[in-house]
Amino acid sequence: MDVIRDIARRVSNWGRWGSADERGTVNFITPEVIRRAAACVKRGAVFSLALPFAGDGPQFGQGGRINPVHLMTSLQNQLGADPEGPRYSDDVIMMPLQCATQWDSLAHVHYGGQLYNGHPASTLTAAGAARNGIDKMAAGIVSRGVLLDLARVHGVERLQPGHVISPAALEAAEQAQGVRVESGDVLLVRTGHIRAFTVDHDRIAYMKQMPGLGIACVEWLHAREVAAVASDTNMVEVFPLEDPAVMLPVHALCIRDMGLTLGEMFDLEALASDCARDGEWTFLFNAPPLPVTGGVGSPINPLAVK
Ligand code: UVW
Repeated sequence: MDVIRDIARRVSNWGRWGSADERGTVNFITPEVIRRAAACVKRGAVFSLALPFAGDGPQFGQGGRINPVHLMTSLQNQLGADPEGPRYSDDVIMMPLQCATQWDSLAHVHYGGQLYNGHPASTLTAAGAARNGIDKMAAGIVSRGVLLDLARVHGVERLQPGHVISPAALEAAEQAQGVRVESGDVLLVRTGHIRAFTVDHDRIAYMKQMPGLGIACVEWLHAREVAAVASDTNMVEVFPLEDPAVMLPVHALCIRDMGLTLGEMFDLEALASDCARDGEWTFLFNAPPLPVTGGVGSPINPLAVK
């Protein structure tokens, strides 16, 4: 924990937006940032960055995480006397909020008995997260999105599991693509690893090991005032860990110390191809969480609009 606590002293945003704050770096998304984001819409092209929420999703049961169970509760129910008249169908879904494309709330990971902004861990109970729940982000995560295609910069289809992304690599991608991540942006990091699931259909290879951000990126994200960071892997950070003795340092520092939410399992493939084609790596990004009261995460259908 010494390594984490040392970096935490440099990146902590506790108190930055007041002692009651539960939204963290989303506070960087000012009206001016949103206007800048809206100005990115030129063609009206829309990209969904979500994996399908389906029974054959990426989960394989680890940690109680299953794929969605979707059932019909009403099927072609006749509404009136006329069998040719209107009918309706309803459905129900049971799914972990973490099962596919998702945001982590600022209550998802903590340490030392405290959540982001010093809220006590005792506020997190079987009833859910009374502090830092995903419902506190209900006004949405809408901003300018910036895609950094790390696989492309390395000249590969996908980075290998265990590949550590460094701040220098993020900056190399910025330079290659002619963009700069600025205050309030949502950063999308493409590794190409999602292809292990979407192309190879190997959920174990996808979920158990992955390329991702190294611990050094935390201070970079802090310095750039990134509002949220998402990737096409299920952890954003590299796994296996850089140091097996330091457990999930990017989660711990981003979520608990910076108040920076992580987005996982974003399918960036179609968007990345389009960006490579037109050379535009910024877009309006809109991914409001479901306002699940006390939820520690939310499934989402993130949209990039160019
Ligand atoms: C953990 O597994 C702790 O986190 P995540 O689902 O955000 O990767």
